[in-house]
Amino acid sequence: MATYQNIFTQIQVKAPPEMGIPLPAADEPRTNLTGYNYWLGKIGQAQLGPIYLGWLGMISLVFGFAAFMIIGLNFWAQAGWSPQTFMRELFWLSLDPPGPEYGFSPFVPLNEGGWFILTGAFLTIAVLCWWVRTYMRAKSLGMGMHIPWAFASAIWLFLVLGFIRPLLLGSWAEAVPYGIFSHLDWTNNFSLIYGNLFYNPFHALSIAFLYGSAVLFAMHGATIVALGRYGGEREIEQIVDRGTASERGALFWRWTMGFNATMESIHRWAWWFAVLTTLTGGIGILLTGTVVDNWYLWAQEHHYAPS
Ligand code: 07D
Repeated sequence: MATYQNIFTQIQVKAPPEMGIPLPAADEPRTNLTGYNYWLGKIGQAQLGPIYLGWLGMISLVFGFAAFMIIGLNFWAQAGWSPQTFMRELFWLSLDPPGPEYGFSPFVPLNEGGWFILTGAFLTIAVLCWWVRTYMRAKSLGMGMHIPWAFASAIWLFLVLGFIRPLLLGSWAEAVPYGIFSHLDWTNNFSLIYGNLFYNPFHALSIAFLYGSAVLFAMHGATIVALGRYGGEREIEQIVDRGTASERGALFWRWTMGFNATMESIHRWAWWFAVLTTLTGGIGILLTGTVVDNWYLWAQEHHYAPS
């Protein structure tokens, strides 16, 4: 039966493309372009398309591409327009925010941080349009809002790092630069300047949720694949009608650690852990330099680090 598929028993059916449910009349039409790719079928669905692009998708891609090009062209200019230097120095090239002398002014000469502000504005438009797109597509398909709200949590951290915190401190210079090594250096310096970020409890929480997400996903993914021979990956059926697969999965965890999530609750666990990674992360960054200047001293004051 073609419906029984898991990672070990992939069946790639070549049939007329599945075009999805009809859209509400108010929606823009979908493109009808579809295709098949055998190798994509190995890791997911072999059918490509149809894609719903719509105005939000278009605007998002155009602004995202513009941001990407501004960063790339700035890098290239820094490399003296030499392709060889560009490739050799790529990891060191960086589009930096304006210096502290410009405060949070939107009017900064292009080569002194203006390009950085423009990139940030374009990237933010792209990310926010993509967010609205996830919201609209989920609504249109009659889904819950779990994907848009989880994405919003990531956007919260993105905006805190690049916009909200610099705004509160009145300086673009606080923002993260666009560059491979430069953003790593920024992260390290941020931790050093504010007295070791490990002592920021929200950074600690964020790490706990990040690691927790990885562990939960590994546990859940492994359980489902291990139950593949009993149809464990047909999760929705298992949630409403527990069969031999979900029984075994639940028993395995109860036997090994005394407790089991249910076929339904494991997805809520995973959702909350992933969402809380960036939610607590954003709180931690927002407090740094605004409310707390030195996390080590703060931890000592609160008897969290030894005096
Ligand atoms: C960044 C935001 C969402 C992104 C979005 C995407 C595009 C792409 C591209 C145009 C990921 C928008 C972008 C569409 C456009 C183009 C080209 C999500 C993000 C919407 N830390 N640390 C965290 C650990 C240390 C530091 C989080 C571990 C040191 C700083 C996480 C360790 C120092 C910040 C985490 C460790 C330090 C963090 C990130 C160990 C110095 C943050 C969570 C074991 C190195 C961030 C509160 C995440 C944060 C953060 C883990 C150590 C500094 C949990 C495991 C002590 C400054 N650290 N860290 O999901 O939230 O990010 O902190 O040592 O800002 Mg840390």
